[in-house]
Amino acid sequence: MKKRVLITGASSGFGEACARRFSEAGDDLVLCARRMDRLQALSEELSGQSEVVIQTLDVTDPQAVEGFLDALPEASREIDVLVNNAGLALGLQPAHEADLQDWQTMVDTNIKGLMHMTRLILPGMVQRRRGHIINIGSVAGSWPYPGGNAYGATKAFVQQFSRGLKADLVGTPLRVTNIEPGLAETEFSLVRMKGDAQQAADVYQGTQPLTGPDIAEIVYWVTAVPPHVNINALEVMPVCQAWSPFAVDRTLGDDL
Ligand code: NDP
Ligand code: 8X3
Repeated sequence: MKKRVLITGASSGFGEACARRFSEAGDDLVLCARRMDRLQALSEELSGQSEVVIQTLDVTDPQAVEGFLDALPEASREIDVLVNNAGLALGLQPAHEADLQDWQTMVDTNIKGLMHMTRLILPGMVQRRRGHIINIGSVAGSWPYPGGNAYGATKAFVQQFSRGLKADLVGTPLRVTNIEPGLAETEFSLVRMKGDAQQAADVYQGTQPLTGPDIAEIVYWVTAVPPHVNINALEVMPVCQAWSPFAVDRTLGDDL
């Protein structure tokens, strides 16, 4: 059955790939992000096979989010699937050197933005007794690594918030899923490295990372399983990635 899918952060990476995947299936799309030129180009590409509505949105702006649905054409306001994908990491400095503003931006986007969108869309889903919230978490929400401090903590929020939503929605036909990707080549590292293309490329050097289409296929699949099946969480890494061993320092000696 055809769905209306709202994707945040549809201007690049996972969001853009999800737009293509749902469009391929013939679903209707509502796409948002801050970069309208990107959304415009995507809409022109996909409009032949899907109904596509685009709207600029900064998910960190509560007032903009509040007015988002009302600004859509009336026929596009009933959302069946919300892909809470907009998000970012900024910096890889250790906590004592990190930029506090970067931490605030990650909290505002990855936590508050996701809450704003959920609170906007969820009541209509509950009322219509139809809907699926798909949050894009991260392996960083479960597994710490140096420099992942605030970013990982925002994704730990996404993990637990997703579980909380699922708990609240028992007794409704709604579904909630947290997708937790590992190393994936998108614009993520370019953003994290503040536009340094060489540093961003180094992240993927010698690896075969996940891609936008890899994650989009999984996002699509969790919506396609029978309606009584809820994929609660799905952690996915490329074959080349695994967890680190515990760090053990052997140099501190008399400092302790
Ligand atoms: P990209 O940088 O390619 O895409 C991020 C998207 O988020 C862009 O479309 C951007 O659009 C949007 N975005 C960022 N801030 C805002 C905002 N304030 N309001 C609205 N949209 C915003 O990275 P990915 O596709 O990789 O990232 C998508 C999600 O996946 C993020 O939540 C990220 O944390 C997560 N993730 C990424 C992994 C990776 O290794 N790539 C692994 C695990 C999780 P615009 O700038 O136009 O607003
Ligand atoms: C992005 C994956 O490992 O860079 O969420 O944190 S990682």
